[in-house]
Parts: sequence; C-alpha cells; structure tokens
Amino acid sequence: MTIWHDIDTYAKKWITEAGERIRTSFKEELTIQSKSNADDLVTNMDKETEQYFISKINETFPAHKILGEEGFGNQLESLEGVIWIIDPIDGTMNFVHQQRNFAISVGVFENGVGKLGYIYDVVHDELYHAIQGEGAFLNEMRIPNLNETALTEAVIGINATWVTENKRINPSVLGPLVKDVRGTRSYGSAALEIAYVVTGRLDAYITMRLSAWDFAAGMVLIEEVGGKLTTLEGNEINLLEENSILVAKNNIHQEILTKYIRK
Ligand code: 2AM
Ligand code: CA
Repeated sequence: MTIWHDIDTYAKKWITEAGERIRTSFKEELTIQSKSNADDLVTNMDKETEQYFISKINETFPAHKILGEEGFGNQLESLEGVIWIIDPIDGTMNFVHQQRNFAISVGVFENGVGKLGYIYDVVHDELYHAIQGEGAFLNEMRIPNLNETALTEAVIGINATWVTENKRINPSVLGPLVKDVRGTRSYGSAALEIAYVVTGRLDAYITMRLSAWDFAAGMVLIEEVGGKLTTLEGNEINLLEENSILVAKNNIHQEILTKYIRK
C-alpha cells in the first residue's frame, strides 16, 4: 500500500528546500539558454532544481517514476505506477525578468489518478497543496469550496496570444468571451494561474498548449475545491501529451463550453 502521508511529508520538505535554494540564487548570476525558440527560456536553476528533486526521490522512493520538464527524469510510455510530475520552475520567463510570479509545481499520480499536488509560490513562501480526498490548503489554511459566479462578473486568466492571430485557435472563438467577462489577467505561470482559480482569485484560466508538468499539481488541487479542469473542448486530459486547458469553477466551466466553444 502506498503511504501518501509519508510521501506528503517528504514532498513538502523537498519543495521548501528547493524554494530556499532558488531564493538564494537571486544573489548569484544566472546562466540562461533558449530551448525550442528564443523566448522559451531555461536557466541553470531550472535544471539544478529538477536534478535536486530527482536525486531525493530516487534515493527515498526508488520504485517511483519521474516526469520532469527538463528531461532528467524517465521517458514514460504509460501512467502505470507512482509518477512524480515536476516543473522545477513554472514561469521561467518571469523568474528571469521579474524574480517573481513563478512556482515549483509537483503532482504525484498513481496509475493516472492524482494523489498529491503542490504549487509553491517561492517568493511569497505560499504553498498550495492537496492530498486527494482531504481538501486543499494554502500553507496551513483550508481553501474553501468554490461557489458560483456570474460570467459577466468573472475575472479570467488568459494570454492575449489566444485572441490575436495564432497557430492554435481562431481568435473569433475566445474574443467574445473576453468581451463578456468583467476582466482578464495574465500572470505568465500556468501553475500559479491554476492555483488562483483554486483560491477563487480567478474564476477561470484558459490556455492552448500545456504539458503535464504545468498542470499536474493543479489537477489534484482543483478537484479538492469542486472545480473542473479539462481540455478547452471539455475532454479529459491526457497526461502524456500536450493539452489545451480550461480550468474553472463549475458553472463558469459549463457556460464557457456551451456559449463559446460548442456553439
Ligand atoms: P514554463 O515557464 O514552465 O515553460 C506561460 O504562459 C506559461 O505557459 C508558463 O507556465 C509556461 O511554463 C507555460 N508553457 C508551457 N509550454 C509553453 C510553450 N510552449 N510556450 C509558452 N509557454 C508555455
Ligand atoms: Ca518550467
């Protein structure tokens, strides 16, 4: 039997330690490289943080597998077993440009089912965390269940990319939604934006292309507050592929699907 409370204790300890290392790194010079394109950044801290988690997990839980953004984990072909899904720094561009608005994101899944979720806002020392079936917390404070909000009073997280010419969605799909809601925000860290939906600071967050490490922790958290996370078409997420994401409180999730996506 998997002992989730023991794993939770280790996960929190490692995330806190990794956060401390990242805060300390602000005083040192960063090495910055580009990945898929000039704006897709990676730093020595992204790599070092992922390697730190991997060495701790391998040492403590050798049977567990790891899916990490920077590729130091395992090459996964299935979701069998216990899998740690890790983004060492979600919002690297913010980390480099702003030294804020980024997070460590760690989700632990068993046979494809989300068990533990952690989104750590390193600069604010705020840890959003959840154990499946036991509720979601911000540090030690229980996060209440999400209530309904009228779409006209909703504040949604969306990047302007998706309502201008882009490769993934016709701007005429989400343009009317942006017009109808009370306001839009874009923070540049998918994990934090999902954490903001979990805490009700945003009523929804929409994006077109994320990998499992960007939202795995968020999936566990949103479940615990009664919200919904699917693809933009309302389909189930595939953790082994890139997905579009619609995460929202229930009534807003439903309304966005029926009024703007499936109309
Ligand atoms: P990252 O910083 O870990 O790469 C930026 O809008 C948000 O989307 C960040 O959370 C960023 O994660 C994520 N993201 C994931 N894949 C992306 C991509 N191909 N292009 C831009 N942002 C991406
Ligand atoms: Ca990252």
